[in-house]
Amino acid sequence: MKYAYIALGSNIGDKAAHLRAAVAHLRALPSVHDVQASSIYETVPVGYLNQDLFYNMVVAIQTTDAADVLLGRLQEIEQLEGRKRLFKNGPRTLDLDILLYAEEQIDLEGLTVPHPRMQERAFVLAPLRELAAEQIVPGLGQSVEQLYEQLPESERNGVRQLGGLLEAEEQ
Ligand code: GSY
Repeated sequence: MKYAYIALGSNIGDKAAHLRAAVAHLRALPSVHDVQASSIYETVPVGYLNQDLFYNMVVAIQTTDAADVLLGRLQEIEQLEGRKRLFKNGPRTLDLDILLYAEEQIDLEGLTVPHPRMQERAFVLAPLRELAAEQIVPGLGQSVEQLYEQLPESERNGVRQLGGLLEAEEQ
């Protein structure tokens, strides 16, 4: 069994519903156990700015899947939620990315772990530190908390904690 951390994001339609559905799909997978969810954050878009705010969160799982198999399952969940990605870095219905897969560094076509640029993004590190503040990121040699503290204030100010999966609906 391996642990993994997965980033979830949505900025089209009912964003909280897409995130909730993704967590439910993950919980239903026989190869996935002990799913723990961070709060949801409302976040300013990074990259292409002229789009709606995102909802982002992170889940921790235990899995018997190899990383590439897990990636395939995440892509199936994206499709089940009617994934639309209008253009590169643009709006999307649901995005699921593997951030960390145990202590492994993986470089396959279509799958790089730890997720490249995760150390630059408050929309990843803020929810991840709720679940794994002390976790050392392979290749960087620093903990999630240390990486979060090194983010520029402008980046940290771009994320707002909303609450858990149920509460996020009401805000
Ligand atoms: O990398 C995932 C998609 N994405 C996001 C995102 O999930 N959240 C925010 N705030 N900005 C983003 N830009 C891209 S691309």
